[in-house]
Amino acid sequence: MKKNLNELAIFGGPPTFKEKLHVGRPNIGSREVLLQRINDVLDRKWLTNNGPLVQEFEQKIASLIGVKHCIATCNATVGLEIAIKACGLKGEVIIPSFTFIATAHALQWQGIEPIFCDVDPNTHNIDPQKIEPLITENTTAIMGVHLWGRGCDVEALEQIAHRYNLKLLFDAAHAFGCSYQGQMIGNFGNAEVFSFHATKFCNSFEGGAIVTNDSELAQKIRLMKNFGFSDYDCVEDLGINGKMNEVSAAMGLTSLESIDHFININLRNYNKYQQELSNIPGVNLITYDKEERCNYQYVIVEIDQSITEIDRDQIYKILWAENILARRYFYPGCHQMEPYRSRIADMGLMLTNTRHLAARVLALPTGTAIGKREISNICQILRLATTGEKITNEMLYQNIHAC
Ligand code: T4K
Repeated sequence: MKKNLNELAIFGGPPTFKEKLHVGRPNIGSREVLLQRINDVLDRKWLTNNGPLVQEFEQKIASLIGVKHCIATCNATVGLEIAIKACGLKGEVIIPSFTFIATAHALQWQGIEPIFCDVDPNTHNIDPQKIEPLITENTTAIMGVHLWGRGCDVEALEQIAHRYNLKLLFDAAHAFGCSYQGQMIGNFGNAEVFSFHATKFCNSFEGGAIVTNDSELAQKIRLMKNFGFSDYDCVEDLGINGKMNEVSAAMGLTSLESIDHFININLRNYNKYQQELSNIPGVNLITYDKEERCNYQYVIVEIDQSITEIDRDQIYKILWAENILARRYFYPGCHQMEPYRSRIADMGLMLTNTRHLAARVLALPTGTAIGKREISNICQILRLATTGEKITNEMLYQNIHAC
């Protein structure tokens, strides 16, 4: 039976949730510890420029990841830009289109052309088999993205990079605290970049970090993120202001102290979604390899319209009508956004998997802001929206509006 949208927005009643349930609601660690740290910053009167909290944050990340060097940055986008510059990339760099726009912009911002590659429909990550035909004499690197924290096919990418003498970078914005084949993400390629944006499970308000095992590259990156200064009055290279400040580091350190708690909450939420969604045909939750470490920050479902009858966008509208602010990450794919769309008009035809995924995927709320009861209700709305199941008004009242 085909359903009518109006009928499904919980029959035109008030939204199910009084408060909006956002994707990306920040996790906040101990307020007391954070405020104490910020007080100390104010007392020290050392607010930025490689302060003690930034140094501590860098050391703690390096030791958690088991990587030689960590350079904190003001955000991951600038981190990517610095890593790209420090690696000497130019010309063309191959990246997936199914990612946040920052991956592409970090290249284009410095006049490097992102060459969009299709993704594997199962992993959502760049498909190594599609890379070689895109390599030209202008290609200088491949930049993989560990989307949703699931590691790219690192070996395959390393082999291609090695064969064509290309640099290999990873946008690891989603993958802090995640492993790939037993090794922590952050140890691969020439360098990797994490994000500590407010919406990440471990956050520093805004922030990022470049990690690498290459000491020479690390030294270059340290100079570049501080205008190229090697000492007072001595600039050795072109640089920018990519520094993290002390208040961000205070938040980052406080978040770091709670990451096991945040991951446990995310895992609890993920398991609850898995249980509830298992009997909703056509709403398919992506899976994570249980052998790997994972932050479970992204609860991603693929809507199979051949089963649900209504499409992802209709489901999205229904959820929003109920105050569940799901997100269509990453619709419509970078190649369909400016300045890339006008330049490569027929690209959509080639990136079949990206196009299909961008039309099917929905990110659902998780993190410390929501619990099992909210998840049950979100799933009940999904069930109502996508199946022919009969739910009486009385059931709705008792089960949904009880939250
Ligand atoms: N590479 C990848 C693969 C990335 O996903 C990202 C960022 C980057 C690189 C760049 O990293 P950064 O330079 O940002 O460190 C959000 C984040 O702003 C962005 O960091 C993140 N990826 C992306 C996936 O999500 P938007 O455009 O969706 O942001 P916005 O303002 O719509 O907020 C997202 C949700 O979070 C909303 O539901 C509201 C909620 N939210 C947000 C903030 C900032 C809150 O509840 N509280 C808050 O303080 O990009």
